[in-house]
Amino acid sequence: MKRRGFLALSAVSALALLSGCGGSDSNTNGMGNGNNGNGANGMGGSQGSTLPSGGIKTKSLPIPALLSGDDRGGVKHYDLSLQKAQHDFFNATKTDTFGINATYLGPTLLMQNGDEVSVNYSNNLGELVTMHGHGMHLPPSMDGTPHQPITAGTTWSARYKVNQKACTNWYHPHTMDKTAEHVYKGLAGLIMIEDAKSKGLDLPKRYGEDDIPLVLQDRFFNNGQLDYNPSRMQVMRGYVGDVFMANGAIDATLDVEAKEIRFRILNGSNSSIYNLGFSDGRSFKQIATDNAFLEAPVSLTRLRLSPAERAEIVVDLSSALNQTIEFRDYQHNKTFFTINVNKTATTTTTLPNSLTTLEKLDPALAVRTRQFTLDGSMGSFQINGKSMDVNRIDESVPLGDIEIWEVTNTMMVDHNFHIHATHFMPIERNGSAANVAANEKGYKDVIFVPANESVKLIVQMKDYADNSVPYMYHCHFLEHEDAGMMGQFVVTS
Ligand SMILES: [Cu+2]
Repeated sequence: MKRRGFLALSAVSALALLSGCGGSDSNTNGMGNGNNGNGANGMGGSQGSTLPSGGIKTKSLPIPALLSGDDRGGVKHYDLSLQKAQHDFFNATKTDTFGINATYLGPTLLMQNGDEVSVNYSNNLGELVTMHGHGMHLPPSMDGTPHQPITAGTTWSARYKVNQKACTNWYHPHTMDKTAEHVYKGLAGLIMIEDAKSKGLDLPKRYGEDDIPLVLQDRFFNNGQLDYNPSRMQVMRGYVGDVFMANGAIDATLDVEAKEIRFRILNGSNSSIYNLGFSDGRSFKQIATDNAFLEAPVSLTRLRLSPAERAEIVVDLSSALNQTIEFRDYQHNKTFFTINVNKTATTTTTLPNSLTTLEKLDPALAVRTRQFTLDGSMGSFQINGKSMDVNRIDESVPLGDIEIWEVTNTMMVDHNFHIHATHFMPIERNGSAANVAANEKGYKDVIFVPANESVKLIVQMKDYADNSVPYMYHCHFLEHEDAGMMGQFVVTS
């Protein structure tokens, strides 16, 4: 999608759009989970998936390979090949994709806080890409933005010391104007950071057994091929596919023991807001936000995640032996996968009441407030009236200063806001601290900013001052980001 390739919506047409055109909510015929394609999403662009006649390939939920790093002289190396591939979403039709050491998505990188690491991205895609460590606290030269291009046939290494609390981060393309398309084709993977404190907690930790990584996405398919063709309306409102998938599998099943199960959830979609929960309505505990554990578990029955947000949850299935439960998105009435609780527990865990201690910055100590207005006008998406320009530095942020960043969405469509290189905490929504939900009172790097709403974040840039190489802030609805809703900041010494 070229930045100049679409027009702004008038208020009237945006209202019409929001009042019922588009979306896949009504696509509930056919298979029980609605993943049958042929759903109307309307308003031009992809008109609903057409799936190949051979049907969806039946799978157990794929668990991405776990890479702990290959120790070479005291540095843990993670060798990643970005490659063209063909993935088996379907029985009789191979889908052209991009994958990372795999045919779709990539391995999970397990890192220990304090480790020296080198994430080595070899670009075998035949086109330029950049690869960003989302949520990673690292120097701007290692951030993997458009300032660190990986040309076709070359390898670029993100070399740094892991320097943050235990959390679930991820890596994905950050290619100028092409992030959305690159992610859509399959480039993304999780990063799990552990620290001394997380290892001591009585949490499910058996990767793929009771500690389950989840990359949640939705896609359109055209005769079994990925269909990335958003209309202007879909760019505006969100490119929400009608086929939902977890870890690159449609309608997968997950066999688990009757015990506490931990899910590390990434909303890996381009621009979909998910409202997640279990089909029997059971409650669960959120234990972590984007960049750290919550101080204490928060009980929920629904979990809203906007694109790029992560959450870790623990659900107690110890009394659910022989039950079948769907893990669903209630925003679009779709099932991501089905859980079969069909094994007796071989271990037990008991969720602690206290998970971590978070540093809470005092707003009274903030030395300035920066305003970020998310807006759109003729032909582009903008922040503070400016579309992304890779040659322009928008903000200079002094190292160590405590600041308030106030993000205001003036549009009639939802956005979110991501800051590279650091975590922040939301302190107000729409002018009130009481509007910040309990499960948002943690370390975040993406914050949902619904239409016509605002949020205040408390931010402090620590470490890694560099007066020339910038970091990014942007909307993480990838179609909006690619259309210009992004800016650059340097951390100054
Ligand atoms: Cu946006």
